[in-house]
Amino acid sequence: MSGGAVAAVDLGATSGRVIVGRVGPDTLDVRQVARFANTPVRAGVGLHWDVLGLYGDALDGLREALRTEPGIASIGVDSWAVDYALLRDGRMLGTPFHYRDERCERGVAAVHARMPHAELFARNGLQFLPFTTLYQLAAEDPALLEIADTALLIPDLIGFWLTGRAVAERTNASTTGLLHGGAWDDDLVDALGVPRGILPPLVSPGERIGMLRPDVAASIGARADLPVTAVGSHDTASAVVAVPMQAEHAAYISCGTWGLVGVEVPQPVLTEAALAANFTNEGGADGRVRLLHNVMGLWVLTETVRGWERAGTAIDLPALLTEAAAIDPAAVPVFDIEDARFLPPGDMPARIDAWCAEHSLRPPRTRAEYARAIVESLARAFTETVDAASRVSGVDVRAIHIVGGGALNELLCQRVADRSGIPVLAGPVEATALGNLLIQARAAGFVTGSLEALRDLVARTHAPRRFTPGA
Ligand code: LRH
Repeated sequence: MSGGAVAAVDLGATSGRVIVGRVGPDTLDVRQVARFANTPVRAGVGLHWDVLGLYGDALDGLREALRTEPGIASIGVDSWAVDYALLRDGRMLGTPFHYRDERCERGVAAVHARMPHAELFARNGLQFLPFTTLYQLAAEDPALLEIADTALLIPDLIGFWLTGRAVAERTNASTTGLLHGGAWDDDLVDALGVPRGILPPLVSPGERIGMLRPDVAASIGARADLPVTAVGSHDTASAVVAVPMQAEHAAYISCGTWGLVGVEVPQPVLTEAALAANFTNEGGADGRVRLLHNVMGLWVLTETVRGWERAGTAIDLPALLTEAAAIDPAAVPVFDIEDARFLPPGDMPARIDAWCAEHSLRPPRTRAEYARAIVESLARAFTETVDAASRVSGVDVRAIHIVGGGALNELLCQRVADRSGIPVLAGPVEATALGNLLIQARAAGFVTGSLEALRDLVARTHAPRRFTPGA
């Protein structure tokens, strides 16, 4: 096999994985060596991530990766955005909160009392999301904030535990709302009462974070000088690296728990239209800008299925979707999947019923009808958001790329093509891990070139599946 080997730790909101990649000019082979559940825990004052458990699982996965591929040249870590840990003298203070915790509402009210969203948008270019880090920091226990000396986003926390070096990787730091022009916005940080000193130095994808700590290297059987490389540590940034698109004519949907729908642009779009459409300008690899909007994603479907399973019915999702595909779309309600009531965990069918009752629509009756209503509602939201992205950016969208787990949902892919009238190119499913691996491989010299060259490699090795409108 040609190319060099690198390892990706990719932590998603419901599961994490460790993936080994062999990457070269004509090679992009990936092998998953570990997959583990990420189960949030409601304990004490709120909903938390079990970050220590995740770190332990990541170490186990890396040990397995090195056992099967001793030549691994680098490790990179990505995860979901916005959430953070506070530390003092290297020790974690408390357990990081989950962005679906209710405390965010308090933070929104506190921040907007000082600065309205439009003013924030002019500075940080972000859409309004109630869990953006700056709102979470405003809801933080002031006593903890006072004694903390460092705040680390989740992948940076894992990187710190691996290397002992505390940094903030730029793509993920852009989701804090505290970044302006690629640097911490000190005036905003001060205005919001965030202690400046807790924000670590920024690094960009491709930069070396540091070598593994000797004790960590010994515990996973790694050589002492194995580096951890900054990647697009925001999972969506890594996914966008690996979208096999021609960016000037394409929209992407990174579809997992969330559906991140947008286009890539060279500069932030801070217009009235972008603000009104609630679009975000998140940082991408190589200084690109991800102009996108968070749509609810597969969360509503998976949470619905989880609820049925908790109530004692085992669900075969592929069979359910096949049944759902046979239903006439006109026979199910299309609801507003972006309604804030669908954000927290809970009884999704009951919330769908309530939405339908409020809008004088007949609610779904069977499990398959619920599944179809969710897919139709998601497909409509995706289509409308692609349309808005095109309008706001001026990108003439001729193909919609769906990457991530949603690329496996054939009904969803077909319905996005049907509703938009634009071909959908589905895959790769593992775009996030591929983007993570590619940035490391380029830093290690196994491949060269721009994001276009990296995307070309993805297109040659992971040809997407085409869904034609009306087929
Ligand atoms: C997707 C994601 C998304 C963020 C959300 C918190 O995993 O990173 O881009 O908005 O999680």
